[in-house]
Amino acid sequence: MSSGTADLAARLVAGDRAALARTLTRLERDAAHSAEFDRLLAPHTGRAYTIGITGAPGAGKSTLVGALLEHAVRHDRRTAVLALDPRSPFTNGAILGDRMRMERSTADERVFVRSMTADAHGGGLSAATPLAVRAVDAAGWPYIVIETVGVGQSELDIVEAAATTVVVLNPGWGDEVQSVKAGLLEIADVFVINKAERDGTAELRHDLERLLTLGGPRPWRVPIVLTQAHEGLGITELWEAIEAHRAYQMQSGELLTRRERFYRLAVRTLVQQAWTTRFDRAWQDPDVKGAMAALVDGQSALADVSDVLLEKMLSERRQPSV
Ligand SMILES: Nc1nc2c(ncn2[C@@H]2O[C@H](COP(=O)(O)OP(=O)(O)OP(=O)(O)O)[C@@H](O)[C@H]2O)c(=O)[nH]1
Ligand SMILES: [Mg+2]
Repeated sequence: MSSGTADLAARLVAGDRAALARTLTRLERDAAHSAEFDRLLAPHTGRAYTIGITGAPGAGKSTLVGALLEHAVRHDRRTAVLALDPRSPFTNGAILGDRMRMERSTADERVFVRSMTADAHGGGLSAATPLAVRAVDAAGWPYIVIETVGVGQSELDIVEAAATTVVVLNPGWGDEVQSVKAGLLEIADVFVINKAERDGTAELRHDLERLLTLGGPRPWRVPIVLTQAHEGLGITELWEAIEAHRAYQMQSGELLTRRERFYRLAVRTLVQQAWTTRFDRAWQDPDVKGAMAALVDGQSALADVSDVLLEKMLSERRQPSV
């Protein structure tokens, strides 16, 4: 381990914002070689409360997060935001605008905002995200908001692994409740109907309430909060709903289950990443090439090639981490 790594970790744990920012950049670029760093941070993790926010593109997630931050500043609630964007930085002009908007709100010491984008050369956003959450946690932020657009399984996984999952919907979209049925209903701990000044808010609320009672009574009654994020309306109620869910989880012991879900996801993404790397390396092996040639010639079964591959992948020594 380089002394630079130990020094960076020490500064991060001491609350140095620049050290946290640098760490997140490193993770974005190369999550695969961060084991040593993560080990240094480990004793300082496990204290933050994570809040996942998801919803369709344009639902108002970023505006809502901005309003949550303003509220947090007014109430001295130190809050960090990780905005995950699975889209490439090169194809998405919105990123630049988002970053600039974010920089303005990070002028206050009580908030920290960072947007993260998948890097084609790194392990991808899904591998970096759990490590990033741990880094922000170790840096001493008591609240971590994870914002992500509600498309893609790895993005959904991470909001679902948050302690409180907030799903943002808008009124007036005919198929809104359909999309809720298709997966978001199960993961929501809190529903937000944003743009609630619009027609269709009462109908959407009614539909959601009906959906929520379908499976019979549940220990946690999922609240439906109406917001107008661009006006800062409903934000106090949203923080209250999040705190109520937190209190419920502490008292029921569910918080531990959530933590385990987070760790499971974090380990799973590392395994998947390592496995993909090994697959790509094993693919270049002469034995595998030979087995492939036999397959193409119609002389062996698919499983024969996969057996050779698996053996190469399993016998590979663990790559040293830096
Ligand atoms: N009318 C109305 N507009 C809103 C409200 N909240 C946000 N908006 C607007 O909706 C648009 C999209 O808001 P964003 O916060 O960028 O939405 P997002 O969900 O983060 O979008 P993506 O990051 O692209 O997925 C912006 O023009 C906001 O100003 C609201 O309560 N009412
Ligand atoms: Mg956004």
